[in-house]
Amino acid sequence: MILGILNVTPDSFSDGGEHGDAASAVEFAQHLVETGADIIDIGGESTRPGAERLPVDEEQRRVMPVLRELVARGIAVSIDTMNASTAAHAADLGVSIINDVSGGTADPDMPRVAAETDLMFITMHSRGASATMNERAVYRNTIAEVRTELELRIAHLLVQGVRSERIIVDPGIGFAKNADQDWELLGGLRELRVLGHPVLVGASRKRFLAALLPAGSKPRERDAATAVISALAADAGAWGVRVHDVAATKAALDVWSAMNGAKR
Ligand code: PMM
Repeated sequence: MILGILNVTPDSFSDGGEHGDAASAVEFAQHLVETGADIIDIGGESTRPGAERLPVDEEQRRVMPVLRELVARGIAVSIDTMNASTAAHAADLGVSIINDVSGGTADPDMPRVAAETDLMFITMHSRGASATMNERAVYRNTIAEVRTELELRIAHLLVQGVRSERIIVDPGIGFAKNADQDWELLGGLRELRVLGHPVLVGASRKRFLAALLPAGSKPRERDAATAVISALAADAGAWGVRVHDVAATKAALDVWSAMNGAKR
Protein backbone atom coordinates (compact mmCIF):
# COMPACT_ATOMS: atom_id res chain seq x y z
CA MET A 1 0.00 0.00 0.00
CA ILE A 2 1.17 3.50 -0.72
CA LEU A 3 0.23 6.08 1.92
CA GLY A 4 0.65 9.53 0.38
CA ILE A 5 1.69 12.16 2.92
CA LEU A 6 -0.42 15.27 3.26
CA ASN A 7 0.95 17.52 5.98
CA VAL A 8 -1.25 20.53 6.67
CA THR A 9 1.32 22.09 8.97
CA PRO A 10 3.30 25.29 8.66
CA ASP A 11 6.48 23.62 10.01
CA SER A 12 6.98 20.01 8.82
CA PHE A 13 10.60 19.47 7.89
CA SER A 14 10.19 18.68 4.22
CA ASP A 15 6.87 20.05 3.03
CA GLY A 16 5.69 22.35 5.80
CA GLY A 17 3.63 25.30 4.68
CA GLU A 18 3.01 23.98 1.18
CA HIS A 19 -0.69 23.36 1.68
CA GLY A 20 -1.70 26.41 3.67
CA ASP A 21 -5.36 26.38 2.68
CA ALA A 22 -7.83 23.53 2.52
CA ALA A 23 -8.46 23.83 -1.23
CA SER A 24 -4.77 23.46 -2.16
CA ALA A 25 -4.39 20.58 0.29
CA VAL A 26 -7.34 18.77 -1.31
CA GLU A 27 -5.96 19.33 -4.81
CA PHE A 28 -2.57 18.01 -3.76
CA ALA A 29 -4.19 14.92 -2.22
CA GLN A 30 -6.14 14.35 -5.43
CA HIS A 31 -2.85 14.53 -7.34
CA LEU A 32 -1.31 11.96 -4.97
CA VAL A 33 -4.24 9.61 -5.61
CA GLU A 34 -3.93 10.07 -9.37
CA THR A 35 -0.23 9.23 -9.21
CA GLY A 36 -0.80 6.04 -7.22
CA ALA A 37 -1.57 6.65 -3.54
CA ASP A 38 -3.93 4.07 -2.03
CA ILE A 39 -4.50 6.11 1.12
CA ILE A 40 -3.90 9.74 2.04
CA ASP A 41 -2.27 10.18 5.45
CA ILE A 42 -3.26 13.60 6.70
CA GLY A 43 -1.60 15.26 9.68
CA GLY A 44 -1.93 18.70 11.24
CA GLU A 45 0.73 18.49 13.94
CA SER A 46 4.42 18.42 13.09
CA THR A 47 6.39 15.61 14.73
CA ARG A 48 9.84 16.71 13.58
CA PRO A 49 12.53 16.30 16.28
CA GLY A 50 12.28 19.12 18.79
CA ALA A 51 8.68 20.03 17.87
CA GLU A 52 6.42 21.24 20.67
CA ARG A 53 2.86 19.91 20.96
CA LEU A 54 0.07 21.77 19.17
CA PRO A 55 -3.26 22.65 20.84
CA VAL A 56 -5.80 20.03 19.77
CA ASP A 57 -8.38 22.56 18.52
CA GLU A 58 -5.76 24.04 16.17
CA GLU A 59 -4.91 20.56 14.88
CA GLN A 60 -8.58 19.89 14.17
CA ARG A 61 -9.07 23.29 12.56
CA ARG A 62 -6.30 22.41 10.10
CA VAL A 63 -7.24 18.85 9.20
CA MET A 64 -11.02 18.47 9.45
CA PRO A 65 -12.13 20.53 6.42
CA VAL A 66 -9.60 18.71 4.21
CA LEU A 67 -10.48 15.33 5.63
CA ARG A 68 -14.21 15.91 5.12
CA GLU A 69 -13.68 16.80 1.45
CA LEU A 70 -11.36 13.85 0.77
CA VAL A 71 -13.88 11.41 2.25
CA ALA A 72 -16.64 13.04 0.17
CA ARG A 73 -14.51 12.37 -2.91
CA GLY A 74 -14.31 8.68 -1.98
CA ILE A 75 -10.61 8.84 -1.10
CA ALA A 76 -9.35 6.50 1.65
CA VAL A 77 -7.85 8.59 4.44
CA SER A 78 -5.75 7.94 7.49
CA ILE A 79 -5.47 10.50 10.27
CA ASP A 80 -1.97 11.11 11.63
CA THR A 81 -2.68 12.22 15.19
CA MET A 82 -1.67 11.62 18.79
CA ASN A 83 -4.98 13.01 20.07
CA ALA A 84 -7.88 10.70 20.82
CA SER A 85 -10.48 13.42 20.26
CA THR A 86 -9.07 14.16 16.78
CA ALA A 87 -9.10 10.44 15.99
CA ALA A 88 -12.70 10.11 17.21
CA HIS A 89 -13.84 13.15 15.23
CA ALA A 90 -12.03 11.87 12.13
CA ALA A 91 -13.68 8.47 12.59
CA ASP A 92 -17.09 10.18 12.60
CA LEU A 93 -16.16 11.82 9.31
CA GLY A 94 -15.24 8.46 7.74
CA VAL A 95 -11.47 7.92 7.95
CA SER A 96 -10.20 4.35 7.52
CA ILE A 97 -7.06 4.37 9.65
CA ILE A 98 -5.74 6.04 12.81
CA ASN A 99 -1.99 6.64 12.57
CA ASP A 100 -0.47 7.45 15.96
CA VAL A 101 3.27 8.14 16.07
CA SER A 102 3.16 7.66 19.84
CA GLY A 103 1.72 4.17 19.38
CA GLY A 104 -1.27 5.00 21.55
CA THR A 105 0.79 6.27 24.49
CA ALA A 106 0.57 10.09 24.21
CA ASP A 107 -3.16 10.24 24.94
CA PRO A 108 -4.53 7.73 27.46
CA ASP A 109 -7.90 7.75 25.65
CA MET A 110 -6.43 6.70 22.29
CA PRO A 111 -6.59 2.89 22.78
CA ARG A 112 -10.26 3.20 23.82
CA VAL A 113 -11.05 5.27 20.70
CA ALA A 114 -9.19 2.75 18.54
CA ALA A 115 -11.21 -0.07 20.11
CA GLU A 116 -14.57 1.71 19.89
CA THR A 117 -14.16 2.90 16.30
CA ASP A 118 -12.70 -0.48 15.26
CA LEU A 119 -10.56 1.28 12.65
CA MET A 120 -7.15 0.06 11.52
CA PHE A 121 -4.61 1.45 14.00
CA ILE A 122 -0.98 2.15 13.17
CA THR A 123 1.18 1.84 16.26
CA MET A 124 4.56 3.40 15.61
CA HIS A 125 7.67 2.94 17.71
CA SER A 126 9.17 6.00 19.35
CA ARG A 127 10.50 6.93 22.74
CA GLY A 128 9.26 10.01 24.55
CA ALA A 129 7.83 13.10 22.88
CA SER A 130 9.22 14.76 19.71
CA ALA A 131 10.80 17.45 21.87
CA THR A 132 13.07 14.94 23.65
CA MET A 133 13.22 11.81 21.49
CA ASN A 134 16.71 12.37 20.03
CA GLU A 135 18.26 11.97 23.51
CA ARG A 136 16.64 8.55 23.82
CA ALA A 137 18.24 7.02 20.73
CA VAL A 138 20.34 4.61 22.78
CA TYR A 139 20.05 0.89 22.03
CA ARG A 140 22.18 -2.15 22.68
CA ASN A 141 20.33 -4.10 20.00
CA THR A 142 18.14 -1.77 17.97
CA ILE A 143 15.98 -4.33 16.19
CA ALA A 144 15.38 -6.48 19.27
CA GLU A 145 14.54 -3.50 21.46
CA VAL A 146 12.21 -1.88 18.92
CA ARG A 147 10.49 -5.22 18.45
CA THR A 148 10.05 -5.73 22.20
CA GLU A 149 8.76 -2.19 22.71
CA LEU A 150 6.29 -2.67 19.85
CA GLU A 151 5.16 -5.90 21.49
CA LEU A 152 4.39 -3.93 24.66
CA ARG A 153 2.41 -1.35 22.66
CA ILE A 154 0.45 -4.15 20.99
CA ALA A 155 -0.28 -5.80 24.34
CA HIS A 156 -1.50 -2.47 25.76
CA LEU A 157 -3.85 -2.03 22.78
CA LEU A 158 -5.18 -5.59 23.00
CA VAL A 159 -5.90 -5.26 26.72
CA GLN A 160 -7.96 -2.15 25.97
CA GLY A 161 -10.06 -3.99 23.42
CA VAL A 162 -8.38 -3.21 20.09
CA ARG A 163 -8.75 -6.24 17.85
CA SER A 164 -5.46 -7.84 16.85
CA GLU A 165 -6.32 -7.83 13.14
CA ARG A 166 -6.71 -4.04 13.28
CA ILE A 167 -3.11 -3.36 14.37
CA ILE A 168 -0.37 -2.27 11.97
CA VAL A 169 3.17 -1.77 13.31
CA ASP A 170 5.79 0.77 12.23
CA PRO A 171 9.45 0.88 13.39
CA GLY A 172 9.35 4.70 13.45
CA ILE A 173 12.29 5.60 11.24
CA GLY A 174 13.91 8.80 12.60
CA PHE A 175 11.93 8.72 15.85
CA ALA A 176 14.32 8.29 18.78
CA LYS A 177 16.85 6.77 16.35
CA ASN A 178 20.05 8.02 14.80
CA ALA A 179 20.99 7.34 11.18
CA ASP A 180 22.82 4.08 11.92
CA GLN A 181 19.84 2.80 13.88
CA ASP A 182 17.47 3.77 11.04
CA TRP A 183 19.56 1.75 8.56
CA GLU A 184 19.73 -1.18 10.96
CA LEU A 185 15.93 -1.23 11.25
CA LEU A 186 15.44 -1.04 7.50
CA GLY A 187 17.98 -3.82 7.03
CA GLY A 188 16.15 -5.89 9.66
CA LEU A 189 12.56 -5.28 8.53
CA ARG A 190 12.01 -9.00 8.05
CA GLU A 191 12.60 -9.48 11.76
CA LEU A 192 9.63 -7.25 12.57
CA ARG A 193 7.31 -9.55 10.68
CA VAL A 194 7.50 -12.05 13.53
CA LEU A 195 5.22 -9.65 15.43
CA GLY A 196 2.46 -11.03 13.20
CA HIS A 197 1.11 -7.64 12.11
CA PRO A 198 1.37 -5.75 8.83
CA VAL A 199 4.49 -3.52 8.80
CA LEU A 200 4.45 0.09 7.62
CA VAL A 201 7.68 1.96 6.79
CA GLY A 202 7.98 5.74 6.88
CA ALA A 203 11.43 6.65 5.56
CA SER A 204 10.42 9.36 3.10
CA ARG A 205 12.83 12.32 2.88
CA LYS A 206 14.09 11.66 6.39
CA ARG A 207 17.32 13.03 7.80
CA PHE A 208 19.27 9.75 7.68
CA LEU A 209 19.15 9.90 3.87
CA ALA A 210 21.04 13.19 3.80
CA ALA A 211 24.43 11.47 4.07
CA LEU A 212 23.81 9.78 0.70
CA LEU A 213 23.55 13.14 -1.06
CA PRO A 214 25.81 16.13 -1.59
CA ALA A 215 25.99 18.48 1.39
CA GLY A 216 23.29 21.12 1.39
CA SER A 217 20.78 19.14 -0.71
CA LYS A 218 17.11 19.67 -0.02
CA PRO A 219 14.76 17.10 1.55
CA ARG A 220 12.92 16.58 -1.75
CA GLU A 221 16.20 15.47 -3.35
CA ARG A 222 15.89 12.38 -1.14
CA ASP A 223 12.92 11.09 -3.19
CA ALA A 224 14.93 8.71 -5.42
CA ALA A 225 16.53 7.09 -2.36
CA THR A 226 13.08 6.91 -0.74
CA ALA A 227 11.66 5.10 -3.78
CA VAL A 228 14.45 2.51 -3.65
CA ILE A 229 13.67 1.94 0.03
CA SER A 230 10.00 1.43 -0.90
CA ALA A 231 10.91 -1.39 -3.30
CA LEU A 232 13.30 -2.98 -0.81
CA ALA A 233 10.70 -2.69 1.96
CA ALA A 234 8.17 -4.45 -0.27
CA ASP A 235 10.75 -7.15 -0.91
CA ALA A 236 11.22 -7.56 2.84
CA GLY A 237 7.49 -8.14 3.24
CA ALA A 238 6.32 -4.70 4.36
CA TRP A 239 2.59 -4.04 4.01
CA GLY A 240 2.93 -0.36 3.19
CA VAL A 241 5.12 2.69 2.77
CA ARG A 242 4.35 6.27 3.77
CA VAL A 243 5.85 8.66 1.20
CA HIS A 244 5.80 12.21 -0.14
CA ASP A 245 6.69 11.45 -3.77
CA VAL A 246 4.02 8.90 -4.60
CA ALA A 247 4.86 8.68 -8.33
CA ALA A 248 8.48 7.65 -7.69
CA THR A 249 7.46 5.01 -5.16
CA LYS A 250 4.73 3.71 -7.49
CA ALA A 251 7.35 3.26 -10.24
CA ALA A 252 9.70 1.48 -7.82
CA LEU A 253 6.93 -0.84 -6.60
CA ASP A 254 5.82 -1.57 -10.18
CA VAL A 255 9.40 -2.59 -10.99
CA TRP A 256 9.55 -4.77 -7.89
CA SER A 257 6.28 -6.52 -8.69
CA ALA A 258 7.19 -7.00 -12.37
CA MET A 259 10.48 -8.61 -11.30
CA ASN A 260 8.66 -10.77 -8.78
CA GLY A 261 6.17 -11.86 -11.44
CA ALA A 262 9.11 -12.74 -13.66
CA LYS A 263 10.63 -14.83 -10.87
CA ARG A 264 7.49 -16.93 -10.42
N1 PMM B 1 6.78 9.95 10.17
C1 PMM B 1 6.32 11.22 10.32
C2 PMM B 1 4.98 11.47 10.63
N2 PMM B 1 4.11 10.45 10.77
N3 PMM B 1 3.65 8.15 10.79
C3 PMM B 1 4.08 6.87 10.67
N4 PMM B 1 3.22 5.86 10.84
N5 PMM B 1 5.38 6.57 10.37
C4 PMM B 1 6.32 7.55 10.20
O1 PMM B 1 7.49 7.21 9.96
C5 PMM B 1 5.91 8.91 10.34
C6 PMM B 1 4.54 9.16 10.63
C7 PMM B 1 7.27 12.37 10.15
O2 PMM B 1 7.52 12.65 8.82
P1 PMM B 1 6.80 13.86 7.98
O3 PMM B 1 7.09 15.13 8.75
O4 PMM B 1 7.42 13.81 6.65
O5 PMM B 1 5.32 13.60 7.92
